[in-house]
Amino acid sequence: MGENTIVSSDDIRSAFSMAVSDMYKAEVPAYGTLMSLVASVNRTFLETNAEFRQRLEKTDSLNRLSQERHGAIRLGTAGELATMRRIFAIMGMFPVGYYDLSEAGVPVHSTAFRPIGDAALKRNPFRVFTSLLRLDLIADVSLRVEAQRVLSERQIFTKKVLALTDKAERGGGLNREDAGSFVEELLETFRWHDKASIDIELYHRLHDAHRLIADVVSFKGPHINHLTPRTLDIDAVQAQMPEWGITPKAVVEGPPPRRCPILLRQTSFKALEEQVSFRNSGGGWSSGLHTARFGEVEQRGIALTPKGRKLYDQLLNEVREQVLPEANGSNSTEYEDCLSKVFAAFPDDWNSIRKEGLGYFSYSLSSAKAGDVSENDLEALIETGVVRFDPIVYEDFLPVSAAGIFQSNLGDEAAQNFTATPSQQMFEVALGCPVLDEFEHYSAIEKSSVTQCFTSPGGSS
Ligand code: OOG
Ligand code: NI
Repeated sequence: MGENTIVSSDDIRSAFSMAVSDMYKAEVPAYGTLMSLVASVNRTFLETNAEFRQRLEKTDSLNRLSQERHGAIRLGTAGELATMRRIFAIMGMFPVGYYDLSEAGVPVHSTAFRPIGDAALKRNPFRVFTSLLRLDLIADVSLRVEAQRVLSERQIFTKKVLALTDKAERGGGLNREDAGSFVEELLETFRWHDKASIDIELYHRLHDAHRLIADVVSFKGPHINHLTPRTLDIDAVQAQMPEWGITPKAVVEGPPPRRCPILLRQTSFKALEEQVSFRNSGGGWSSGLHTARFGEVEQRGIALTPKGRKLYDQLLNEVREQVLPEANGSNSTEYEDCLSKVFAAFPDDWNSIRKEGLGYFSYSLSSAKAGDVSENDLEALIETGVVRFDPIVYEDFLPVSAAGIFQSNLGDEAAQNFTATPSQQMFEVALGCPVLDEFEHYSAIEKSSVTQCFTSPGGSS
């Protein structure tokens, strides 16, 4: 490869995902422990579930498993979000979905930057849940103005990463050397800074308004606040965490354990209390504590259709009306029992989920087509085993779960009421483009898989 050959965005994303994981492992050793625990649980799961292993192999998804993770950052200004969008685009990551967290008492709204094509996802599905602080939700006007001033004075990107971003946009990508520096320089934005850019009085005022506001405004950059490997058995991870010396949050967020996993289940270990220093007005530093960074695990299941998602939301609401999990774990068993009981109403075999139009599937030919068949014969071909169907993995996030993760790591006293004010339009103006609609996207993947089954290799159908 010549020195000016453009490196693929997939390669840059993979390199960055690896680099950020190594950095975080060094910064937060418990994350390294969690990675080892997940690797051990996944190994055991694959050894004892031959059928599942085969499915992953058949759909070419086994390789992505060990590399898979997501992270999260919280940004302070519209300008930061717009620049972050350009940077993620260079790594083949695009904004999918809009999450309003104000509803859950967290003053941010968010999107997930992630790869969207099948090949890109298989190569490396690294995603970053990216939130934008909503200063409009701070009631105290003078505090709001002060927070705005602090944020407007910071530059979270290095000059070099900004120059390389311009260069990539102009030249349609980066060569190997530039791609290497791009990854190095971008790490600076995601790195932890133990020196706050404000004094302790302002920190306390921000913290009293909401702990998350202090986390976003006080530092030089939007330090990555967690990284999340993917496991095949989240209940095993949750159960084994204490043996590995880490403390899990009280309950697993999302649906209950099922034969056919749907959407996303997540759990995390509690954020660490870390030593930081604050600027003294007279010069010098004084020390204090800040709690922000944690580790998480996730288990991904099938992407649901709007109909399936509606059923999921309805059942989850029903559960939460009966019992809300306490942060101290005192009613975890009651919550889990209720979750399993209520979710019995959600079909738990792939063919029912498919036939009832609750989930998205990818269709493929498992043997040669018998003669001249058309899409109208799909059901018959499934029955005779000519066409196979595999669940499409949910690649996105869940607002109620995200709120649960936020809360358990903000200190459980941080729950607060903000008026629910979703503002996708405001978010998209800040971002500089619309976010992709996740349902349309999964539906298009499903449709194209069907079309492929009925298209002869020559191209005509
Ligand atoms: C993001 C929390 C949301 C998830 O996995 O749902 C999230 C944050 O704490 O900044 O990462
Ligand atoms: Ni997360």
